[in-house]
Amino acid sequence: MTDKAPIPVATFGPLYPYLDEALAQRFTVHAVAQDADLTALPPEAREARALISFGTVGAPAAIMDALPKLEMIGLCSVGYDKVDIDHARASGIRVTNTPDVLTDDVADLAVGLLYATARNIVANDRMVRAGDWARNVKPALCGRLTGKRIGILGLGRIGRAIARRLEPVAGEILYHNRRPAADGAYRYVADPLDFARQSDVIIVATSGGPEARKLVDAAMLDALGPDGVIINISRGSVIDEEALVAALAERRIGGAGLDVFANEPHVPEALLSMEHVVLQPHQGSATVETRKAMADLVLANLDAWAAGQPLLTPVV
Ligand code: 8YV
Repeated sequence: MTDKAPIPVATFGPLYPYLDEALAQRFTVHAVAQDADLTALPPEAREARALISFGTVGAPAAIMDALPKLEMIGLCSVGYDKVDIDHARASGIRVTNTPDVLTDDVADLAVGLLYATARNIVANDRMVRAGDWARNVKPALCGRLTGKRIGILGLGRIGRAIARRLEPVAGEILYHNRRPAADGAYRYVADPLDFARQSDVIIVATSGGPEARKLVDAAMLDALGPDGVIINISRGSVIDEEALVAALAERRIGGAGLDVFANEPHVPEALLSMEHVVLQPHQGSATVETRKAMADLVLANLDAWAAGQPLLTPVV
């Protein structure tokens, strides 16, 4: 495309080159830094009618207010917990996200983290590299995964993709949602503590946001127990992080595989030296194919909006 549509669009925080380039081909783009003074944006930026942002940056009310002509927010993530949805709705601003295209990759990472954590893969890798194996140090045995009760916290699109992957190895798959799923798939446990008690592994796959904040608390971790493993590919805010660090430090739970944290990119110092913890820098959707598919979905939503057509994946 050579002729630029005259529509001004703002980007918020760093995106990545493929999306930046595709946006620049279609629109007049003004980049707003994540730490910009939103009360003093240049006049060109204040012209923006659409805003593009990543899930980790989102769109607080302040940026919506700073862009008086804003009509739509194209979010390059499925999670929209960092977007002030009520404010968008009240301001008549449409919001789109990128569901489905990332489901398989996030599920793959959850399963990978589960194996890495339950089978001590990362700790054992470290001991081999350190030369300990060659010095005849014996790695500790771990518990087996096959036959274990896998508890999915949040049986949505991603939770189901994880469950499908683990069906061949799980003794049982159970789940906790606010309400049971209509199709009766897997065993529903209504009470979160019962759910944790009956699970050997909990995989947190619920969406973030205020309702799920600290859903996993100290009591739930204690109910999971000293042999239990917790995996989180959802949002750090869903687990009470202080309670998690304490439970791991005191070995009240067996291990954790974490892709997300309460205050990214900062990870609690105490976790860094724990051998029974596997840490990832928020990589659930981070494959070349999926990041491109997410960007393409953002662009398709923007094109639909610019053409006055129905949005493909609207949140608001
Ligand atoms: C992204 C995500 O890595 O889609 C989500 O909700 O958490 C991830 O896909 C992140 O939000 C950057 O957009």
